Amino acid sequence: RTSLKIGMIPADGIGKEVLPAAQRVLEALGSAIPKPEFIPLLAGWGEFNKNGKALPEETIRVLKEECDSAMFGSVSSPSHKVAGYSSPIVALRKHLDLYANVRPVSSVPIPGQQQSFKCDMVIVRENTECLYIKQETISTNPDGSKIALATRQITSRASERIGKMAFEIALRRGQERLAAPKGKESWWKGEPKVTIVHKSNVLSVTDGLFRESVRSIKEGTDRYAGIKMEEQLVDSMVYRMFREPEIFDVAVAPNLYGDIISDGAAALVGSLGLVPSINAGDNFVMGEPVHGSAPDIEGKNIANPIASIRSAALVLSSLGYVEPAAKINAAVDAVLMEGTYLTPDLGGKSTTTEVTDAVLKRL
Ligand code: NAD
Ligand code: K
Ligand code: MN
Repeated sequence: RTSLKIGMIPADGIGKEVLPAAQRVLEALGSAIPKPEFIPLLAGWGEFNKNGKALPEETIRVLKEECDSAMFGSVSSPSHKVAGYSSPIVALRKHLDLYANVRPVSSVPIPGQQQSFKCDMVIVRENTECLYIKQETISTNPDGSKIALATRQITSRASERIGKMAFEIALRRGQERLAAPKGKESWWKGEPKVTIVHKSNVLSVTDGLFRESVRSIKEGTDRYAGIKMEEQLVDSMVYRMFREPEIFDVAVAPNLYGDIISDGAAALVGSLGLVPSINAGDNFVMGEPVHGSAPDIEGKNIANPIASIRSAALVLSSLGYVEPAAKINAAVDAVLMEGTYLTPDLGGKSTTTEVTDAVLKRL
């Protein structure tokens, strides 16, 4: 590669403020990566209101035909039904077959934040089905009351491939821990572990299929013999994550549970503004901060850019640029641990721009 074509889709709200931060950091890497070329692309609620399409065909075409990867900001989807509108991020994950949403959640000691625990887990969320297929109907009973129904789709194919992704990540993390240099060892002393999150005590058919499919991945090969497999019902998963987050390594979950537990895990490590993700398929990767468009703070230049910056690092490492990605993460960690430049979500007074400048200075 001589250049890296990255589709940039800021979409709405603070997505427009945090994506430029990621861009500045990527630009600052210089010759460590192929020269990045950023292609601005439209999508979002604002775009829908302007031109009638939340995800223009041109955006999909450019992503498919011209880009090596992409970054997505956040979309302001309304909570009520709007004719003709549907979430562009959900649609993009479908169009590009980005079947996994990989969300590393790890704690860094930040001055002023009380963290009595350590957390270094990866939530692997299935990204294409479950309730997010959005097959909902509403009808009226004879007595005039209403009934709304949603279809929840779980397939063995999607569950197996997300299961495989989870075991591969656990394998890689195990190898990385073994290879960690002295002084940088992980506190994790056990074997690599995959926790299957489900609720098949109640939803024995749908969650039962998810559970069985993920289990079959480990059971079908010796490759994952060194990885422990355990299960946690989703409600007690939330409880245990808050009580003892250090016990988790990789957690794999159907779409909705994965969405919910990762927002919860973000609270553990200090802020939603810290947690990155990638939407990954077999042929494409799109970085995206876990947070939404945060209308309560938009337009003030106080959104935490770190989730977005870390998402760019995740994209780089999944494209094989592991060293430059590690450099970004080290710069981010240094800024957090120093504690001079923190946005208000972490108790600081710095702006988005100041935190980004601080990261750039430490690159
Ligand atoms: P949100 O993630 O936007 O915000 C939740 C809280 O976290 C808010 O108080 C917000 O200020 C704070 N926060 C989030 N990111 C932050 C950051 N980078 N820095 C500092 N504080 C941050 O969730 P919400 O309020 O439930 O949803 C708002 C909108 O975002 C809705 O329209 C929703 O549909 C959308 N949303 C989009 C995505 C996405 O783009 N994938 C994900 C979640 C929500
Ligand atoms: K987002
Ligand atoms: Mn979410």
